[in-house]
Amino acid sequence: MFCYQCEETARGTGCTVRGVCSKDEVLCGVMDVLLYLCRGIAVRDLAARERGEAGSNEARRFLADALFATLTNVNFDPARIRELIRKAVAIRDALPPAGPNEPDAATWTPASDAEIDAKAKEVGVLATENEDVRSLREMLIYGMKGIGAYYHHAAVLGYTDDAVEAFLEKGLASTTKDLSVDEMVALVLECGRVGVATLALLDTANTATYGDPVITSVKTTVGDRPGILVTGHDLKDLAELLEQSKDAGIEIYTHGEMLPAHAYPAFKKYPHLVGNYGTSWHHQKEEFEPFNGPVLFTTNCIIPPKESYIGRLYTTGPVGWPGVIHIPAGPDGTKDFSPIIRVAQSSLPPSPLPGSGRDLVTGCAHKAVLELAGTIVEAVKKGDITRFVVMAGCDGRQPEREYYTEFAKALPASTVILTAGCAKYRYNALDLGTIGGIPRVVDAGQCNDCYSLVVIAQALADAFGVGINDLPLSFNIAWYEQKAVLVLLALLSLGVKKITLGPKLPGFVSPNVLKVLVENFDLAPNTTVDEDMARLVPA
Ligand code: SF4
Ligand code: SF3
Repeated sequence: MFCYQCEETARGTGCTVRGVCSKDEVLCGVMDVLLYLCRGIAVRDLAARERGEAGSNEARRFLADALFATLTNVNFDPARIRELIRKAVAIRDALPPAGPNEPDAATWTPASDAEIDAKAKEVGVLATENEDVRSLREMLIYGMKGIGAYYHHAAVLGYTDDAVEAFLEKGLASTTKDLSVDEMVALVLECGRVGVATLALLDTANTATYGDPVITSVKTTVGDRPGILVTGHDLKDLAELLEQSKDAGIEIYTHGEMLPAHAYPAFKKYPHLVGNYGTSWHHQKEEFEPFNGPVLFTTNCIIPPKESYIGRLYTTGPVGWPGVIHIPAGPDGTKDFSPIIRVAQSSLPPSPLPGSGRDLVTGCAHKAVLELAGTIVEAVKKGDITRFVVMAGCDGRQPEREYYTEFAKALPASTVILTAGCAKYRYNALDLGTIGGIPRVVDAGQCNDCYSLVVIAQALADAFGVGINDLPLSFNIAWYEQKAVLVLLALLSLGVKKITLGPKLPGFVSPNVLKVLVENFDLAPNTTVDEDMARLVPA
């Protein structure tokens, strides 16, 4: 196997025996084959549309969901990926051939699981021999995985965009062709632009459906009733669970990336949504055991469950773990969460987690923050706020992530951290105080709510009559999986320069591609707290 799509890739270069995430050779192989077939689907559907035929919307939607299924820590169940492979073949074969010289991805048909496993050895990441071509192709594919994920969440709420779907098709089809470096770089930047559109689409979907988030203090204490813990990013799943459980005598807690849900007006009307339990994804083992009740995974990140709680885990949507009960969507798209609710009713209440108890502030999305724009601009003019530091992105399990806690603590008291994503758990429980009523940790929400940070930055730039790069604004971004790759590409496509990225640069960025990123965007790896502080927060 070979996989280097996430920040924790072995030795910083690639997982070759077993993933640090626990993905094994079989799973890696079926994911590679699924992506291979997606290229075939893209080639055929694109050709049909170029001939002026209607094309298949089902095929395009499938591409987004299949990309999402292969994102880090989403689906560890090879049986589910094999099902997607069978579906991919059926979707592709329902499309007319692209012409006389179709690539193998558009024609190869597996007759058995053994043939799929054999094919996996030919079609993985290393099938692209040239290191720079591989680097640019994979960067595009990882950015598209991020698009696929965010698009999925928007689409389940009824928000779709033909241009996003068309780009996924074009991008996948492009990886079957020999393109020039310039053409590949252009596609990567286009991926960032489409990423901005996708993030905006999801923002519209979430806020139109559940209201604009309001700044909210979330409890981290526990009550004496049993509960369900909901983790991941999918707000629709939470909405349905809240409605179905409202008279069940249980309480609902959020975990990880679900914390910002507390800020949406539609969820505030459920008094049994009581608080947040735990922190970011990699603490599942310590946090799920004492929760005592069932845990619902609506998306990533799932990590290998312990025997002590695997029996009360449930997955839904694109998430999967072998042996864990999966709640599917019914024909009308709704889900029946009654099995989880019943299990919760006979569970013990959660035990308090050591070190918890401090309220967490979230919901600082663009509307809520822009209502404070006058106060913020005034605070900047008076020198009470000297700099904003974007510290959004992902958390991760490696000890060097402590850097982000130390960096947050070392920031001058006149700085404001703008954050989104699970990276915030490195510093959102610190007592960093407020500046004139503005929290020093402005948590816009989930990783997709980096979009809010862009809107806020643009509004500040407009207020001061300067460009984003001229604001007292620095970027110290933490990445782990491919949604963060998309967010990075989105920022680059907006012309944001001087981004510091850590805790390691991506293993999939070849030295030559890194040179392009450094020369054009001034991208730099993070170093030490002191060195980065001097560069990002000049005195
Ligand atoms: Fe390794 Fe990350 Fe790929 Fe898992 S997702 S196999 S940890 S590079
Ligand atoms: Fe976190 Fe997995 Fe990326 Fe949505 S939950 S930010 S890592």
